[in-house]
Amino acid sequence: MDLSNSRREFKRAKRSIPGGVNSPVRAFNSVGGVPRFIESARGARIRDIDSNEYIDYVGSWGPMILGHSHPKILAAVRDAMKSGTSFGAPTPRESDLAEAIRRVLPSIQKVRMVSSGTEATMSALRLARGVTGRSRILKFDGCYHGHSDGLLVGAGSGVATLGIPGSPGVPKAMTDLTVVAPFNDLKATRKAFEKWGQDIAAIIVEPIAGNMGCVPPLPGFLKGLRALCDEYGALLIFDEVMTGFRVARGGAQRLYKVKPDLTTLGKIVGGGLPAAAYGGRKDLMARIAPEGDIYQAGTLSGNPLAVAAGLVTLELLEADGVYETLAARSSALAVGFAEIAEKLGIPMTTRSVGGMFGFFFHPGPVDSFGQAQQSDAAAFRRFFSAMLEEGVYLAPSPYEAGFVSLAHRPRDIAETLDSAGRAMLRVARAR
Ligand code: HOZ
Repeated sequence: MDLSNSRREFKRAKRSIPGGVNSPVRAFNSVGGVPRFIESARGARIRDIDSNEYIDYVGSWGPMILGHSHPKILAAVRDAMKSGTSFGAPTPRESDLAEAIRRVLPSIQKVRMVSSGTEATMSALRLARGVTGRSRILKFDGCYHGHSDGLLVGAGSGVATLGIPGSPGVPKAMTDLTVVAPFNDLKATRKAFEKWGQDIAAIIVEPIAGNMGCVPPLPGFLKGLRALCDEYGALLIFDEVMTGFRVARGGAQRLYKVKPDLTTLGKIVGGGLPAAAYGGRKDLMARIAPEGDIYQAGTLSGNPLAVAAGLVTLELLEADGVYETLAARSSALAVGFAEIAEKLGIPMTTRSVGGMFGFFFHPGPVDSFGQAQQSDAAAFRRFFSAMLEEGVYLAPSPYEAGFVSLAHRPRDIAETLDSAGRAMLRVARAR
């Protein structure tokens, strides 16, 4: 595979950009090899600057649920652009998007647009602290809620990929207020509440963890969190930046029938442009400035191009059968990977929920970050590299979920499984 252009560009980027990338996991540090510099993407395929083409399961880390360069998104953005790219003043379409979000997620009565998932989670936590007058928050080991100070504890995604426990630059005083419990462990969570419950403003949780691989909640876990919050007067925040609009119409909260007080959204809500949101109960959101006294603002919040892309995306996701199609595609991958591994005697655990999936080189169960960390990192590296050579672009880390789009056709899945068969053979030979 010719990678000379990507190799040259990576070298050049490293001279001006830390690590050569604008977000750490993209650098391929934990898997080795040359990160692909991208020229273009269309449908389910992404093409690098050496003209190698890949079936893409990263999907820009989640937003591209319709596939890349969807004609209706491109048209909507082009159309919006004719009127200007940013006004820093309200536009009617922002209310259209807010209404579209509310229609799908009834727990959201009011919603505020921001520009990234990190902003959404930090704003939701500020609101929770402001409303309850409490300082602590509880998060789960291996869940990732963006890179704000208090959340870089026991974090998944790039923090887990690089194997760093937290980050220099985050004062201990900031993380002292973050209580960390093991994901899917209700007993330990209750214990934490017994100790700090009177000062916990909120639990923040990815209802399906997607930043330690894909780890769904065990039966009763989310309902248990709801009950604990109610008992102690804390708020329940679902971080649905990844799962919102992806795992079901109405997100994980609809799937598991648990109503959070606040929800954070990102990725799909911006249709591939920078947009995110947080929202929830009307009485809580009424505390956000200027309606209330809790401050949060943003120059590009509700950006007209992002709003246009988000609106079309949500509209197209209203069609019948969309989530069934997505679930069938990711389940075919998860089941297919597991069957191949079993035939070759490779221990593997795979999961899929709606349009997201994950796999661990681990016999299972994998219900927590601790278990995810026990998976075979060398096997992952080998499999990842072999798949890339086969023309399949998976996330370059075992601590990320995979994403399918509506542009992934059965023949793409079949091609991926053929590639997986050959790639897994290489894993088996190296054992
Ligand atoms: N936070 C993303 C992974 N969960 C990575 C974003 C990126 O590197 O683009």
